[in-house]
Amino acid sequence: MSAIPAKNRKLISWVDEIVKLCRPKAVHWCDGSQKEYDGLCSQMVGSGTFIKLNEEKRPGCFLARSHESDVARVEDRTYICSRNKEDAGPTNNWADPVEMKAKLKAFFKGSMEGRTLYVIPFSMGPLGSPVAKIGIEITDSPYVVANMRIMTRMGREVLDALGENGDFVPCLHSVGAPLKPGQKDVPWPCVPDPKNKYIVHFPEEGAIWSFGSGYGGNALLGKKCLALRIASVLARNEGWMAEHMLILALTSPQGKKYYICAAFPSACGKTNLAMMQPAIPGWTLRCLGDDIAWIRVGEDGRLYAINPEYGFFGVAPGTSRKSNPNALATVTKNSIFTNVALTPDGDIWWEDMGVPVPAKAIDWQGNEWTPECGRKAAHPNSRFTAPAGQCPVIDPEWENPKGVPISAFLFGGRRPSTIPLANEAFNWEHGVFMGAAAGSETTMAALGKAGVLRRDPFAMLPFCGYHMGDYLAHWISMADRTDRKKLPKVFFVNWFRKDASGKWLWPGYGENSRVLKWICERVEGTGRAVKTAIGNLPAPDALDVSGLGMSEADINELLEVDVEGWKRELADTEEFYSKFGNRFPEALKKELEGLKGRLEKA
Ligand code: O2Y
Ligand code: MN
Repeated sequence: MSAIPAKNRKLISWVDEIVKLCRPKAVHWCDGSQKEYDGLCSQMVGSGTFIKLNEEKRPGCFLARSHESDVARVEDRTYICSRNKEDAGPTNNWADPVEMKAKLKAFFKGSMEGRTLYVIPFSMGPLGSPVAKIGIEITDSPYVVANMRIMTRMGREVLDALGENGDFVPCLHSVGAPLKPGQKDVPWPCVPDPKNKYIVHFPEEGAIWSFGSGYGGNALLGKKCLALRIASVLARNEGWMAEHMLILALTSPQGKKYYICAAFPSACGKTNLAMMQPAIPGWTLRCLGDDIAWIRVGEDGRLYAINPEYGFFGVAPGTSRKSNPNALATVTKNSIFTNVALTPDGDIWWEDMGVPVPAKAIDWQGNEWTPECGRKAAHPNSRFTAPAGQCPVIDPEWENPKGVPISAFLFGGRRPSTIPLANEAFNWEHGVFMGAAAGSETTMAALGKAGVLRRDPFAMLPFCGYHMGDYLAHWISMADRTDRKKLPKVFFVNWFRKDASGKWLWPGYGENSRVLKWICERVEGTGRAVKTAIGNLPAPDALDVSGLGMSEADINELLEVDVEGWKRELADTEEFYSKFGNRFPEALKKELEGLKGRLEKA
């Protein structure tokens, strides 16, 4: 057992309590050093959890293959255990906190036998920033430790910053697979029965308990659990915002920089947009984050955003030279790949990588694979974990402890019909209404059925740690916290519109910069728009489509107001909102009625 490097009383007693409960064979306090990381990686190569990739082709990189039952976040096993059921709201699974704690204690009892318990001190946000929050994850998974070192600022400095009395979010995790004396370990220990996996949040206590899964958002507890579900509660209580948003910076040919935060439901190409190569000449894009933004009112009254994370945990399939060349450049070294295919030369591959398909490979389950075999080589939710600092277009301000001033909020989703390419809100309340009405076709990451419209307000449905009606009210209330003229403009975008034959109407990828350009022009007051029933749409010719060769009919379809489609949209949104009962904010009821009236007249 290594010496205890912490002085924090609450931390020492919590670790002591968990050691007694979980009964690990050893305790290791992580210092976050390269030596420690290298040692853990070698140990995992020895145990079969990691495969070292070809050092010439992918220096410092490893491949992990999960258990086939443990491949994604498990929303149906995710709980918000507030004292009152109503406070979790209708969109979260709820359980009584006392009963859930008792149940989990039984699961965690002896759950780490035969394993090492790791104590991971981590900071979400630049260490020492007034905006940062400290978490301590206890886990029995060295895979989690290695990933947390990439995804968060982790190690000894965090314990120093915590001092004797500092506060932290306790995050307890176990894969739930104790080892009997002499029992051989498996490469990916976990609880295979989905009914015995639990991802549990105690918002009033500010604690997270996760049992049975070693994968992604279920196990790397700084990300969705702390930085969104617990942080959203802290943000509401403290007057700031914890959002499922990328942060990017766009600089015009005149050298003016605009910071934009964008919320899209999972698997709508957030990482691609966050580090996109603009197709329009003269504009440059820089990335500050691809998944989460913490936002506060700054001293000058504007909203400032930081990315609390330190790395990217991106979906591998579909990441290609076309869709995201900067992500491919980011993962050339010091990265962990999970559930992708292994090529004969010790490199990795996944579907739609935009490189020649290998003649043979080993698939994500460790079986021989050929292009003819009819199976996917990489799991659709396979991932790369890579340091954000390695992104070739990382913004120099990305670690600014104060954050960056936001010019615009973007909302979007996969919407094949009705929703236009770009739409600007009339004002803050209308913008909140747009974000609240967001939805998307479901994806694998959420383990839903593909192609079904799922309403996902602010892309926060799986990540809001309290009642979604109160969350919407919190968004509305931001206008009372500052001069509303200083609030960002709000836009709704839809890259995924299709025509009647099912063909994409918009080319997407780097061409999305054309829409971002119009947005910056609107912020500047120069972009032209037409006021319609649903919002301000780009005026004819206001969108720079030069060189795209698009037909006028396609452009018109992308920017039309489909009144009948919008009436159906409104009815569906209204039905969804009815879930929130009396917690649905009056201001949004007014917006709903306003839109209804405008559509009647359109
Ligand atoms: O399936 C998982 O555990 C990962 S989910 C994820 C990972 C990175 C960023 N966003 C998401 C998400 O589901 O929104
Ligand atoms: Mn996400």
